[in-house]
This record gives sequence, C-alpha cells and structure tokens, in this order.
Amino acid sequence: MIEMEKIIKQFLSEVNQKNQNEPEFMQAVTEVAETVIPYIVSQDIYYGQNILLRMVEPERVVSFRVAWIDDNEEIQVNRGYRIEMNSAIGPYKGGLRFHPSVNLSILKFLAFEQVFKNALTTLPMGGGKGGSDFDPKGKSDTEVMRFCQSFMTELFRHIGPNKDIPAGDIGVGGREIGYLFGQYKRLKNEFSGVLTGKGVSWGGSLIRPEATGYGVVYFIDEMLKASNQDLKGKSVVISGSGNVAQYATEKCIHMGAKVLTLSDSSGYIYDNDGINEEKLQYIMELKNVKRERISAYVKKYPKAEFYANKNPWSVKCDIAIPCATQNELKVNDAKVLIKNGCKTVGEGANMPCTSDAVNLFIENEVLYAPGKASNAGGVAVSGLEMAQNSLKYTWSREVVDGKLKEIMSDIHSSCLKYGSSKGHQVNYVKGANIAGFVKVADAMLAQGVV
Ligand code: NDP
Ligand code: 2IT
Repeated sequence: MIEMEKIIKQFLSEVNQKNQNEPEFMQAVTEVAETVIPYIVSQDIYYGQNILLRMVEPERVVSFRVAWIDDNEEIQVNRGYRIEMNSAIGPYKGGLRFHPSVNLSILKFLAFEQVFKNALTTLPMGGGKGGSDFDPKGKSDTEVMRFCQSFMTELFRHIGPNKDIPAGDIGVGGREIGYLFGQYKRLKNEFSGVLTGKGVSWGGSLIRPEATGYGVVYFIDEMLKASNQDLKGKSVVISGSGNVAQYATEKCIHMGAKVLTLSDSSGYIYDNDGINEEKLQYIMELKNVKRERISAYVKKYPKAEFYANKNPWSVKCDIAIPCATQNELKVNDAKVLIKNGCKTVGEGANMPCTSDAVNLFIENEVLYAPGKASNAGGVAVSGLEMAQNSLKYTWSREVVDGKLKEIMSDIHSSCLKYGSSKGHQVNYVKGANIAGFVKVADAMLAQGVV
C-alpha cells in the first residue's frame, strides 16, 4: 500500500513539474491517477508502458488571437484555444466554452476528462476541448456573431469532420454553433458535420439539446435501480439554469421527481411547490431567449424565494445534481447535503464537486456519479449526430432517445464492471476511470509509440 502511494506521488510530481499553475488540470489528473495507477500496476500488459504519462500530454495545443470589433467600434482582443488531447479511438471531439474564466488549465482538465468520457460512450470519439475567455453575457447578437466569425477564421484550419469536431459547452449554445458553422462553411465552401449541436434543419440531431440533462437523469435512475429504488417522489436540488440544468429538470419532472431549486452565478431560487413544466417553460424563455437572470423567477412566481450569491446545497433533498461549473460544490456543502439526508449525487457539470467533497460522499456511501460517466449523454448524442451526418439521414426523436438510454445504461454497466467490490457500495469514480482508461490504453498499445 505504501509502495503504491509512492508510485502515485512520484507520477503526480512529474506531471506537476511540467504543468505548473494548472490546478484544475492537476485535480482531474490526480483523481484519475489515484484510481487507475493501482490497476495499471496489477496488469502486465499496461505496466511499464508509460501510458498514463502519454495520456496526460495533449497531442496538440493551439492558442490564438481573436480580434473583433464591438458595437461601439472599439477593437477587442480575446484568446482562443483548442486542446487536441487524444485521438487513439477516434477524431478529437469535445465542446467549446466561452466564459471569462477560460484558461489553459480549465480547458486541459476538460479535454482530459473528455478522453475518458468519450471512451465510455461506446462510440469512436477521441477527446478535445476548446473555447475562449470571451464573455457572451451582455453582448448583442451581432457582437456574438462577429466574435464567432473571428474565432472560426483561425479555428477552421485545425478542425474537420474526420479530424476534430467541436460542439457547445458553457456560453456556447445553438446561436453560437450557428454562427460558427456559417463561417466554417463559408471558409471551406463545404457543408459537413464539422460541428455538433447544429439546428435540426441543417444537420443537427433531434434530442441533442436535451441529451446531457436527460442522460444525467437516466444515469441516476440506473444507480437507483441498482440499489432497488426509483426516482418517483424524490426531492431534487439542481444548480445552474443553462442547457444541462434545464433538461435535467425536464426529465426529473417526467419521471415523477420534484425539483426544488435552480441557480445562476447570481444566486439560487427555491420553489417549495416544485418546478413544473409550465414554470420550466418560463425559465427556458427567460434564460435562452431573453437572456435574463434567474432571480426574475420570483417576480413571476412570488411563492418562490431567491437567495442572492448563494448556492442551493443547503436545501434538504434526496438527490443533488450540480449542473453549473467546476468546483461549485465544496466539502462543506457536501457535509450539509449528507447531514440533510441526501443519498445520491449525479454530476451534470464537469468536475463540479471538489476532491474533498467527492471523498466525503464515497466515505458516507452516497451514490455518487462522476461527470465523465453521468454527463456523457451530451457527447454521446453528438456522436449520433456525426453518424447521421455521415449517413446523410436523420433518426426520429424516439430512435435517438432510445439509443441515448441504452448508452447511459451501458456506461453504468462499465462502471459496475470495474467499480464493484464485495461488501462495498459501487465506486463509480474508480469504475468510470478504469473503464475509460482500458479502451483508450488498448488502442494506444496497438498503435505503437506515437
Ligand atoms: P450554459 O452556458 O447553458 O449554462 C451554464 C449555467 O451555469 C448558467 O446557469 C450559469 O450561470 C452557471 N454558471 C456558469 N459558470 C458559473 C460560475 N462560475 N458560478 C456559478 N454559476 C455558473 O452551460 P451548460 O449547461 O451547457 O454547461 C453546464 C455544465 O455542464 C458545464 O460544466 C459543462 O462543462 C457541462 N456539460 C455540458 C454539456 C453540454 O452538452 N452542454 C455536456 C456535458 C457537460 P450564469 O448565466 O450566471 O453564468
Ligand atoms: O463536456 C461535454 O461533454 C460537452 N460539452 C459536450 C461535447 C460534445 O462534443 O458534444
């Protein structure tokens, strides 16, 4: 045991040496190393191949200037990135994030997680991530369009339908994908499946907007079923109010659970009666069309309460689904959730729980699903969008939703395969990390040292 700790520590110190000032990236690597290295050491085919050391080194990192002109005719300069992390099992695939906090560390952590997540989907996709420190909040539509066009004018030379296929993430939804796609098509004179999350009339897949949120709830349902429970009647606390939070809420409502909260970066709303379909429609209009703050909810529904600058983790619930951003649920929040009787946590966001919070959940036998397993439904349906683009065909809602459900169930089974141990709660972190690792590592071994 002591020997194993030494091996892990040595590995992490080597990675840290090369990646200083990248705390989010090191956080993601540490979690993988702690679960995967003991497995590598136990398997002759992987031991001594330095596979994990190869996996933490991106195949390629592109960083570029994005200059554009705002509505006041002032010149603005942002930084754009694309991290092409791993292409062992397929072309690079992963979203673009537009948020002022975007930096190399955050995108490398997201790209690293994406490699494992995409492997878990059962579809042939490598891992990548990109974005910019551009803040779409408060910008006019034409400013967003000009930014997207400038961003794509550099990005287009690095991507392609068989090379690297970006999609949305925080701050990048249907509107941004439209502007990015338009500029790519214009530059290449080519109509292709280079991006996913496209509109349904121009190559998009039905269920892609819903997929991440629906997928999280399908995954939570699998976890509950495996411990002889179900979602019906459960109280749910959700953070965020963007794409993932909205459709997680919708699926919870469909499955008979009661959603009590939603949030944004200015605070959270608490609705003791539960957010129903009509209230959710109002939120979708508020966030996606008017682009306003979640606090407006309490003006429309005065029985609900708004708590400024707070997260929703103090609200008593059976299930928590963090759907906003990384490290939004800290160890003190985890303590409060556990004290209030929360027994299940499914991550909709990427790495929303800090490492201490995750460890506390596992120690207390909370059913805890890491994002790379539970939020994989979004990229999985992106994979299905790519398949439909290749076929030049579209599948119905029912077909895509059926495939999504099946994929979430397969991911759950993969987690059980590597995360079960007699007499213990399933460790979904260990299960997801090892299952993702095995698929990518086998491909890397077969393809030689490249
Ligand atoms: P959206 O941009 O649609 O929504 C993001 C939501 O999170 C908003 O409510 C936003 O509030 C809130 N938020 C963002 N940053 C912060 C912050 N620093 N503090 C508090 N709240 C914050 O993004 P998505 O719903 O697409 O993404 C949410 C999470 O899900 C991210 O972690 C993303 O990586 C992950 N994810 C997304 C997938 C997808 O298909 N879209 C797939 C898998 C994972 P505000 O408006 O105030 O900024
Ligand atoms: O984090 C994620 O999995 C996403 N933002 C979706 C990526 C994709 O390519 O659909």
